[in-house]
Amino acid sequence: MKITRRKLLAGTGALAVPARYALAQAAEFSYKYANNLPVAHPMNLRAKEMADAIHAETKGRVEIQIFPNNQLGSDTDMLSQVRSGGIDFFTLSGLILSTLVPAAAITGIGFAFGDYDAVWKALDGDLGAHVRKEIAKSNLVAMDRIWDNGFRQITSSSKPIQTADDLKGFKIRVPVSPLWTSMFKALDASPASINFSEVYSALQSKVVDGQENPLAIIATAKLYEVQKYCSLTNHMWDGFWFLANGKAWERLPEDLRAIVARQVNAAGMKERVDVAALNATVQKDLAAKGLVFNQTQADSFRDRMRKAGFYAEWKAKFGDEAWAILERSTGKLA
Ligand code: X2X
Repeated sequence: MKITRRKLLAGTGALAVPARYALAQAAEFSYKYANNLPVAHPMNLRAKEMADAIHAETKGRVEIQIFPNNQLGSDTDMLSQVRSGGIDFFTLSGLILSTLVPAAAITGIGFAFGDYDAVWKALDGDLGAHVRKEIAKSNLVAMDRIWDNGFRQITSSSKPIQTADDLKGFKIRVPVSPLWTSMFKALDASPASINFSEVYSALQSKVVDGQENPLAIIATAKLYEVQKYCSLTNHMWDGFWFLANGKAWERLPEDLRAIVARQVNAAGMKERVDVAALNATVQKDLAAKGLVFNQTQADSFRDRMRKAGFYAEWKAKFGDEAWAILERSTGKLA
Protein backbone atom coordinates (compact mmCIF):
# COMPACT_ATOMS: atom_id res chain seq x y z
CA MET A 1 0.00 0.00 0.00
CA LYS A 2 1.23 3.46 -0.79
CA ILE A 3 0.72 6.19 1.81
CA THR A 4 1.69 9.69 0.80
CA ARG A 5 2.76 12.14 3.43
CA ARG A 6 -0.25 14.27 2.66
CA LYS A 7 -2.67 11.37 3.29
CA LEU A 8 -0.82 10.37 6.42
CA LEU A 9 -1.03 13.87 7.82
CA ALA A 10 -4.66 14.19 6.78
CA GLY A 11 -5.36 10.89 8.54
CA THR A 12 -3.88 12.14 11.81
CA GLY A 13 -5.77 15.37 11.55
CA ALA A 14 -2.52 17.34 11.24
CA LEU A 15 -2.36 20.38 9.01
CA ALA A 16 -1.84 19.56 5.36
CA VAL A 17 1.65 20.42 4.17
CA PRO A 18 1.75 22.82 1.22
CA ALA A 19 2.72 21.01 -1.97
CA ARG A 20 6.08 22.73 -2.23
CA TYR A 21 7.20 21.09 1.02
CA ALA A 22 5.94 17.63 0.08
CA LEU A 23 8.44 14.76 -0.02
CA ALA A 24 9.85 13.69 -3.39
CA GLN A 25 6.99 12.57 -5.56
CA ALA A 26 6.89 9.31 -7.47
CA ALA A 27 7.79 9.94 -11.11
CA GLU A 28 4.94 10.20 -13.59
CA PHE A 29 6.67 7.58 -15.78
CA SER A 30 8.58 4.96 -13.84
CA TYR A 31 10.30 2.60 -16.28
CA LYS A 32 12.38 -0.54 -15.85
CA TYR A 33 15.55 -1.21 -17.86
CA ALA A 34 17.13 -4.67 -17.58
CA ASN A 35 20.32 -6.21 -18.97
CA ASN A 36 22.60 -9.24 -18.75
CA LEU A 37 25.94 -7.60 -17.83
CA PRO A 38 27.80 -7.11 -14.53
CA VAL A 39 27.50 -3.74 -12.77
CA ALA A 40 31.18 -3.00 -13.51
CA HIS A 41 30.75 -3.20 -17.30
CA PRO A 42 30.71 0.20 -19.09
CA MET A 43 27.14 -0.53 -20.20
CA ASN A 44 25.89 -0.27 -16.63
CA LEU A 45 28.14 2.65 -15.69
CA ARG A 46 26.85 4.70 -18.64
CA ALA A 47 23.26 3.55 -18.08
CA LYS A 48 23.36 4.85 -14.50
CA GLU A 49 24.60 8.25 -15.71
CA MET A 50 21.94 8.20 -18.43
CA ALA A 51 19.13 7.49 -15.95
CA ASP A 52 20.29 10.38 -13.74
CA ALA A 53 20.45 12.73 -16.74
CA ILE A 54 16.94 11.72 -17.87
CA HIS A 55 15.55 12.25 -14.38
CA ALA A 56 17.13 15.72 -14.21
CA GLU A 57 16.22 16.82 -17.73
CA THR A 58 12.58 15.69 -17.41
CA LYS A 59 12.41 17.43 -13.99
CA GLY A 60 11.63 14.16 -12.28
CA ARG A 61 8.82 13.11 -14.62
CA VAL A 62 10.74 10.10 -16.00
CA GLU A 63 12.54 7.67 -13.73
CA ILE A 64 14.48 4.68 -15.08
CA GLN A 65 15.29 1.86 -12.68
CA ILE A 66 18.18 -0.36 -13.77
CA PHE A 67 18.24 -4.13 -13.23
CA PRO A 68 21.72 -5.34 -14.26
CA ASN A 69 23.35 -8.77 -14.28
CA ASN A 70 20.34 -10.92 -15.19
CA GLN A 71 18.55 -9.93 -11.96
CA LEU A 72 15.25 -10.29 -13.82
CA GLY A 73 16.21 -13.52 -15.60
CA SER A 74 18.14 -14.75 -18.62
CA ASP A 75 18.15 -13.00 -22.00
CA THR A 76 15.44 -15.39 -23.16
CA ASP A 77 13.29 -14.44 -20.13
CA MET A 78 13.97 -10.70 -20.50
CA LEU A 79 13.11 -10.78 -24.21
CA SER A 80 9.65 -12.10 -23.38
CA GLN A 81 9.29 -9.53 -20.57
CA VAL A 82 10.10 -6.59 -22.84
CA ARG A 83 7.56 -7.92 -25.35
CA SER A 84 4.81 -8.25 -22.73
CA GLY A 85 5.61 -4.96 -20.98
CA GLY A 86 6.95 -6.57 -17.78
CA ILE A 87 10.05 -4.48 -18.45
CA ASP A 88 10.16 -1.32 -20.55
CA PHE A 89 13.76 -1.26 -21.81
CA PHE A 90 16.23 -4.06 -22.53
CA THR A 91 19.62 -4.22 -24.25
CA LEU A 92 20.05 -7.35 -26.36
CA SER A 93 22.48 -8.69 -28.95
CA GLY A 94 20.97 -8.58 -32.42
CA LEU A 95 21.88 -12.25 -32.78
CA ILE A 96 19.79 -13.31 -29.78
CA LEU A 97 17.03 -10.95 -30.89
CA SER A 98 17.05 -12.91 -34.16
CA THR A 99 15.08 -15.67 -32.43
CA LEU A 100 12.22 -13.13 -32.77
CA VAL A 101 13.46 -10.92 -35.65
CA PRO A 102 15.53 -13.16 -38.00
CA ALA A 103 16.94 -10.20 -39.96
CA ALA A 104 18.68 -8.87 -36.83
CA ALA A 105 21.37 -11.57 -36.96
CA ILE A 106 23.01 -10.11 -40.07
CA THR A 107 25.38 -7.88 -38.07
CA GLY A 108 27.07 -10.95 -36.56
CA ILE A 109 28.24 -12.74 -39.71
CA GLY A 110 31.68 -14.19 -39.01
CA PHE A 111 34.70 -12.07 -40.01
CA ALA A 112 32.45 -9.52 -41.72
CA PHE A 113 33.86 -6.31 -40.19
CA GLY A 114 37.60 -5.66 -40.19
CA ASP A 115 37.55 -2.87 -37.60
CA TYR A 116 35.37 -0.46 -35.62
CA ASP A 117 35.30 2.12 -38.42
CA ALA A 118 33.56 -0.39 -40.65
CA VAL A 119 31.22 -1.42 -37.82
CA TRP A 120 29.96 2.09 -36.99
CA LYS A 121 29.68 3.11 -40.63
CA ALA A 122 27.38 0.16 -41.21
CA LEU A 123 25.42 0.25 -37.95
CA ASP A 124 24.91 4.03 -37.93
CA GLY A 125 24.14 3.79 -41.66
CA ASP A 126 22.08 1.62 -43.99
CA LEU A 127 22.62 -1.72 -42.28
CA GLY A 128 21.49 -0.41 -38.89
CA ALA A 129 18.47 1.29 -40.47
CA HIS A 130 17.53 -1.98 -42.19
CA VAL A 131 17.65 -3.95 -38.93
CA ARG A 132 15.76 -1.31 -36.92
CA LYS A 133 12.98 -1.33 -39.50
CA GLU A 134 12.64 -5.10 -39.12
CA ILE A 135 12.67 -4.81 -35.30
CA ALA A 136 9.84 -2.23 -35.44
CA LYS A 137 7.58 -4.85 -37.07
CA SER A 138 7.60 -6.85 -33.84
CA ASN A 139 6.28 -4.00 -31.66
CA LEU A 140 9.69 -3.22 -30.18
CA VAL A 141 11.46 0.08 -30.78
CA ALA A 142 15.24 0.07 -31.26
CA MET A 143 17.02 3.33 -30.42
CA ASP A 144 19.16 4.74 -33.24
CA ARG A 145 22.57 4.07 -31.71
CA ILE A 146 23.42 0.46 -31.04
CA TRP A 147 25.62 -0.03 -27.94
CA ASP A 148 28.90 -1.90 -28.27
CA ASN A 149 29.64 -5.41 -27.06
CA GLY A 150 32.82 -5.76 -29.10
CA PHE A 151 34.92 -8.12 -31.21
CA ARG A 152 34.76 -11.61 -29.76
CA GLN A 153 37.63 -13.86 -28.66
CA ILE A 154 37.62 -17.56 -27.75
CA THR A 155 38.59 -18.75 -24.26
CA SER A 156 39.24 -22.31 -23.18
CA SER A 157 40.08 -24.35 -20.11
CA SER A 158 41.81 -27.08 -22.11
CA LYS A 159 43.99 -25.71 -24.93
CA PRO A 160 44.76 -22.63 -27.00
CA ILE A 161 42.87 -22.35 -30.31
CA GLN A 162 45.28 -21.39 -33.09
CA THR A 163 43.70 -22.60 -36.31
CA ALA A 164 40.34 -24.00 -37.34
CA ASP A 165 41.70 -27.54 -36.74
CA ASP A 166 41.87 -26.80 -33.00
CA LEU A 167 38.10 -26.28 -32.93
CA LYS A 168 37.30 -29.78 -34.20
CA GLY A 169 34.93 -31.31 -31.63
CA PHE A 170 35.65 -28.45 -29.18
CA LYS A 171 32.78 -28.06 -26.69
CA ILE A 172 32.02 -24.35 -26.78
CA ARG A 173 29.21 -22.33 -25.23
CA VAL A 174 27.45 -19.98 -27.65
CA PRO A 175 24.54 -17.58 -26.95
CA VAL A 176 21.03 -18.77 -27.83
CA SER A 177 20.98 -17.90 -31.53
CA PRO A 178 20.80 -19.97 -34.76
CA LEU A 179 23.59 -17.95 -36.41
CA TRP A 180 26.03 -18.60 -33.57
CA THR A 181 25.30 -22.33 -33.60
CA SER A 182 25.57 -22.48 -37.39
CA MET A 183 28.91 -20.66 -37.38
CA PHE A 184 30.58 -22.97 -34.87
CA LYS A 185 29.11 -26.04 -36.57
CA ALA A 186 30.66 -24.79 -39.82
CA LEU A 187 33.95 -24.69 -37.89
CA ASP A 188 33.43 -28.36 -36.86
CA ALA A 189 33.14 -27.42 -33.18
CA SER A 190 30.48 -28.74 -30.84
CA PRO A 191 28.45 -25.65 -29.82
CA ALA A 192 25.99 -25.61 -26.88
CA SER A 193 23.37 -22.82 -26.63
CA ILE A 194 23.51 -21.40 -23.10
CA ASN A 195 22.21 -18.05 -21.81
CA PHE A 196 24.87 -15.72 -20.39
CA SER A 197 23.34 -16.05 -16.91
CA GLU A 198 24.58 -19.68 -16.86
CA VAL A 199 27.98 -19.22 -18.51
CA TYR A 200 30.22 -18.89 -15.46
CA SER A 201 28.83 -22.04 -13.84
CA ALA A 202 28.85 -23.97 -17.14
CA LEU A 203 32.57 -23.20 -17.49
CA GLN A 204 33.29 -23.91 -13.83
CA SER A 205 31.58 -27.32 -13.90
CA LYS A 206 33.12 -28.05 -17.35
CA VAL A 207 29.79 -28.66 -19.04
CA VAL A 208 31.67 -26.90 -21.87
CA ASP A 209 35.42 -26.35 -22.39
CA GLY A 210 35.20 -22.85 -23.72
CA GLN A 211 33.20 -19.80 -24.67
CA GLU A 212 33.68 -16.67 -26.76
CA ASN A 213 33.19 -13.02 -25.71
CA PRO A 214 34.92 -9.65 -25.94
CA LEU A 215 37.72 -9.00 -23.42
CA ALA A 216 35.59 -6.39 -21.58
CA ILE A 217 33.17 -9.17 -20.62
CA ILE A 218 35.84 -11.80 -19.94
CA ALA A 219 37.22 -9.27 -17.44
CA THR A 220 34.07 -7.82 -15.82
CA ALA A 221 32.24 -11.16 -15.58
CA LYS A 222 35.45 -12.74 -14.19
CA LEU A 223 35.46 -15.55 -16.75
CA TYR A 224 39.27 -15.65 -16.38
CA GLU A 225 38.69 -17.38 -13.03
CA VAL A 226 37.33 -20.45 -14.82
CA GLN A 227 39.31 -20.33 -18.12
CA LYS A 228 43.02 -20.81 -18.84
CA TYR A 229 43.57 -19.68 -22.46
CA CYS A 230 42.38 -16.75 -24.54
CA SER A 231 42.79 -16.97 -28.32
CA LEU A 232 42.53 -13.66 -30.15
CA THR A 233 40.26 -14.62 -33.02
CA ASN A 234 38.18 -11.42 -33.47
CA HIS A 235 35.81 -13.83 -35.21
CA MET A 236 32.77 -11.54 -35.11
CA TRP A 237 31.54 -8.20 -33.86
CA ASP A 238 28.52 -7.98 -31.56
CA GLY A 239 26.40 -5.08 -30.29
CA PHE A 240 23.37 -4.47 -28.08
CA TRP A 241 20.22 -2.90 -29.47
CA PHE A 242 18.65 -0.63 -26.85
CA LEU A 243 15.04 -1.82 -27.11
CA ALA A 244 11.83 -0.30 -25.78
CA ASN A 245 8.47 -1.97 -25.39
CA GLY A 246 6.32 -0.37 -28.11
CA LYS A 247 3.39 0.57 -25.85
CA ALA A 248 5.60 1.96 -23.07
CA TRP A 249 7.41 4.07 -25.66
CA GLU A 250 4.18 5.42 -27.19
CA ARG A 251 2.83 6.24 -23.73
CA LEU A 252 5.57 8.87 -23.25
CA PRO A 253 4.54 12.34 -24.44
CA GLU A 254 6.55 13.40 -27.46
CA ASP A 255 8.75 15.92 -25.63
CA LEU A 256 9.77 13.34 -23.02
CA ARG A 257 10.32 10.70 -25.69
CA ALA A 258 12.74 13.05 -27.44
CA ILE A 259 14.71 13.60 -24.22
CA VAL A 260 14.91 9.87 -23.46
CA ALA A 261 15.97 8.98 -27.01
CA ARG A 262 18.66 11.66 -27.05
CA GLN A 263 20.06 10.61 -23.66
CA VAL A 264 20.01 6.89 -24.48
CA ASN A 265 21.82 7.47 -27.77
CA ALA A 266 24.35 9.81 -26.13
CA ALA A 267 25.06 7.24 -23.41
CA GLY A 268 25.49 4.58 -26.11
CA MET A 269 28.10 6.71 -27.87
CA LYS A 270 30.05 7.06 -24.62
CA GLU A 271 29.72 3.35 -23.91
CA ARG A 272 31.23 2.61 -27.33
CA VAL A 273 34.32 4.66 -26.45
CA ASP A 274 34.63 2.99 -23.03
CA VAL A 275 34.29 -0.55 -24.39
CA ALA A 276 36.81 -0.05 -27.20
CA ALA A 277 39.28 1.43 -24.70
CA LEU A 278 38.74 -1.43 -22.25
CA ASN A 279 39.07 -4.08 -24.95
CA ALA A 280 42.34 -2.46 -26.02
CA THR A 281 43.91 -2.23 -22.56
CA VAL A 282 42.51 -5.01 -20.39
CA GLN A 283 44.60 -7.81 -21.94
CA LYS A 284 47.52 -6.89 -19.68
CA ASP A 285 45.39 -7.19 -16.52
CA LEU A 286 43.96 -10.50 -17.67
CA ALA A 287 47.43 -11.86 -18.44
CA ALA A 288 48.55 -10.80 -14.95
CA LYS A 289 45.62 -12.81 -13.57
CA GLY A 290 46.94 -15.91 -15.36
CA LEU A 291 45.03 -15.98 -18.64
CA VAL A 292 47.38 -17.18 -21.41
CA PHE A 293 46.95 -15.28 -24.69
CA ASN A 294 47.75 -16.38 -28.22
CA GLN A 295 47.36 -14.99 -31.74
CA THR A 296 45.44 -16.98 -34.36
CA GLN A 297 45.29 -17.45 -38.13
CA ALA A 298 42.07 -15.74 -39.23
CA ASP A 299 42.29 -17.19 -42.75
CA SER A 300 42.09 -20.74 -41.52
CA PHE A 301 38.72 -20.04 -39.81
CA ARG A 302 37.34 -18.04 -42.73
CA ASP A 303 38.33 -20.69 -45.29
CA ARG A 304 36.76 -23.46 -43.23
CA MET A 305 33.50 -21.54 -42.95
CA ARG A 306 33.45 -20.75 -46.65
CA LYS A 307 34.07 -24.39 -47.57
CA ALA A 308 31.31 -25.50 -45.21
CA GLY A 309 28.91 -23.22 -47.13
CA PHE A 310 28.33 -20.88 -44.18
CA TYR A 311 28.33 -17.62 -46.16
CA ALA A 312 26.22 -19.00 -49.02
CA GLU A 313 23.67 -20.42 -46.58
CA TRP A 314 23.22 -17.15 -44.67
CA LYS A 315 23.17 -15.04 -47.80
CA ALA A 316 20.23 -17.14 -48.95
CA LYS A 317 18.50 -16.75 -45.56
CA PHE A 318 18.88 -12.96 -45.33
CA GLY A 319 18.16 -12.41 -49.01
CA ASP A 320 20.10 -10.64 -51.76
CA GLU A 321 18.93 -7.16 -50.81
CA ALA A 322 20.01 -7.31 -47.15
CA TRP A 323 23.23 -9.09 -48.08
CA ALA A 324 24.07 -6.33 -50.56
CA ILE A 325 23.62 -3.73 -47.78
CA LEU A 326 26.01 -5.73 -45.59
CA GLU A 327 28.60 -6.13 -48.35
CA ARG A 328 28.54 -2.38 -49.05
CA SER A 329 30.34 -2.03 -45.67
CA THR A 330 32.35 -5.22 -45.53
CA GLY A 331 33.36 -5.97 -49.10
CA LYS A 332 32.53 -9.26 -50.82
CA LEU A 333 31.77 -12.09 -48.36
CA ALA A 334 30.04 -14.73 -50.46
O1 X2X B 1 25.78 -13.85 -24.03
C1 X2X B 1 26.87 -13.33 -24.31
O2 X2X B 1 27.88 -13.98 -24.55
C2 X2X B 1 26.96 -11.82 -24.39
C3 X2X B 1 27.02 -11.26 -22.98
O3 X2X B 1 28.10 -11.45 -25.09
C4 X2X B 1 25.76 -11.34 -25.12
O4 X2X B 1 24.91 -10.69 -24.57
C5 X2X B 1 25.64 -11.73 -26.53
